[in-house]
Amino acid sequence: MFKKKWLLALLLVVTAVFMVACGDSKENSGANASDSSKGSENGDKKKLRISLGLNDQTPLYKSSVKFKELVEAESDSLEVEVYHSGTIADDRSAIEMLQFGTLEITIPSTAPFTTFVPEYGVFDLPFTLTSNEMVDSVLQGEFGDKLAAKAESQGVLQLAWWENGFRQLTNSKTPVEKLEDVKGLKIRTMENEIHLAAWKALGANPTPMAFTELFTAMQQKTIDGQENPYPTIFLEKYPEVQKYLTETNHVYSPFIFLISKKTWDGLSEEQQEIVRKAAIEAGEHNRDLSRETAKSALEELKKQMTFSELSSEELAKFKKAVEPVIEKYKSTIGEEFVKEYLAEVDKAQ
Ligand code: KDG
Repeated sequence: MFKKKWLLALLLVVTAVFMVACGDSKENSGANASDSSKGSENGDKKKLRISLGLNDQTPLYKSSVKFKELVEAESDSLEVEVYHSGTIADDRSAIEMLQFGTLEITIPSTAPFTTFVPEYGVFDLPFTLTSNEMVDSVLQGEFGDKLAAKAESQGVLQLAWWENGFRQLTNSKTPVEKLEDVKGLKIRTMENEIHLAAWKALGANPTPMAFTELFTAMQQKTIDGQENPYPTIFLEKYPEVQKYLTETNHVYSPFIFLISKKTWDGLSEEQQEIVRKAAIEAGEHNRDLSRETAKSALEELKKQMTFSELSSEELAKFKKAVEPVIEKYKSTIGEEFVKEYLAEVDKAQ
């Protein structure tokens, strides 16, 4: 009898242990079966903060919100926060923060990134990319992938090409309708030696400055002018501090979607796939929105500013004036890489 009771008790204990074990694995398998990008049991999420220089009216900001929506629709374990107007940092500082892993994402122009990866300087060679079709042909292919891959050497990954756009000249002093009108103008450039050299070659008196300081500098007239795409000129309200606008299309600026490698390595494969896919999809949205906005912004700017276009003769003088700059900076960027870039540009003509 005693033996039977003992066996019964043993059976009950084994059954209880077995049920707890199953219940546990079921809970875990429930967790394991789901995509690991789903929220963890205690619901803590990985936060991806995006630092932008432009304000919350721009295609850059709206496309970053699109990225947020795409990521959060696909993953319960990722949360995206978008910070605009340089509230976290200016471009160069934001890139350094990505390298240290103290910030997750930033989307700057390529120009400030050339101090980290010189090859991005190909976009600063004036008058090389001259249409949206050429831009898409050069960037959305093998060459674009090859260049983007170079970012990883600096502790950041470029996940996608976004669009800043074709850059135009504004100033507060004089209409610029010919090359000699540029003479002596104090023009702010991005922190990039090729831009500095190009505006010197055009006869200006250029000064490099972080984007976050630009509006105040124009307001205080410490600079006469600047150059940026139409959406930025209009949506950052430059007509409040600039009188003259000239269509120069002197440079096409990409925006680059950069994520910290430290952040990236801390994501699961599923999370990486979700983030990469969203960066590319939001980038397509960004290019469309950027191009639409450039058209509508120009229409508004023509009402608010004195607008000039360059004759083909004057445009030819601008191009001639900057030819030595292109020659000079081939070695800084990398002779072979510039040759490859110019071959892509020719193919896309
Ligand atoms: O967020 C992007 C801006 O910080 C900057 O890259 C924009 O083209 C720009 C400029 O002139 O600095």
